[in-house]
Amino acid sequence: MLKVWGRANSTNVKKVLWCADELGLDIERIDAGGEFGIVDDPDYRALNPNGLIPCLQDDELVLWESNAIVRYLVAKYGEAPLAAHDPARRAAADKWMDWATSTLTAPFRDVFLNAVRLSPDQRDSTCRDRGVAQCATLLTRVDAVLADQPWLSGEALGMGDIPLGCMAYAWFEMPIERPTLVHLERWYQRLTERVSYQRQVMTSLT
Ligand SMILES: N[C@@H](CCC(=O)N[C@@H](CS)C(=O)NCC(=O)O)C(=O)O
Repeated sequence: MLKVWGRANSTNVKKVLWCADELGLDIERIDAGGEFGIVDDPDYRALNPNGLIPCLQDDELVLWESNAIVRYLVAKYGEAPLAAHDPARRAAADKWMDWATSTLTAPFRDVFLNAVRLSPDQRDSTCRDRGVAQCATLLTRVDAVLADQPWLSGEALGMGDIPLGCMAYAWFEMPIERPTLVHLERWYQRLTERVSYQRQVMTSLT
């Protein structure tokens, strides 16, 4: 049976849970990280030497890095449109997955930590506001793309929507000032209508 290690309120764990749910896969989730600890235990470090979540086990395979896990699940268990066999469609999905991690994650993290995760006395409002401004600039680029297509992956939901989709829930739930981005908001609305997104992503942030 598929097993994933990681607390359910982690954005990176949500990517895996949502992807598995979209694929109709049964997955056993084991709490780890944050208040649950475990990630520094030698047994866990033998699975993921980074001491981070998520980590997937599928029989003999042990895999860490949330985007790699999503790619693996889709490649092994997925069908179109989630699995894109056409190289150009696949590359378009990869592009958004990589962009979310390489470009959006750092400012998003500044906002999330200082608006949600840290205790109020630890929060840095300057860091949060700078992060909000940077995210707003980056999400304006996403909004422009979504003016011409319903999903980041094209005409149907695909892997490319998964990382940003998980971040979008937090973005729209956090007590921050957001710019009005109508196409992004419509895309998010479409996400919230999906049962698997409701089940796996629209859950506690803390
Ligand atoms: N690039 C990694 C990042 C993993 C990561 O930073 N995970 C966070 C949770 S979102 C973590 O393990 N934090 C430590 C903890 O929860 O104890 C991935 O995408 O899987």
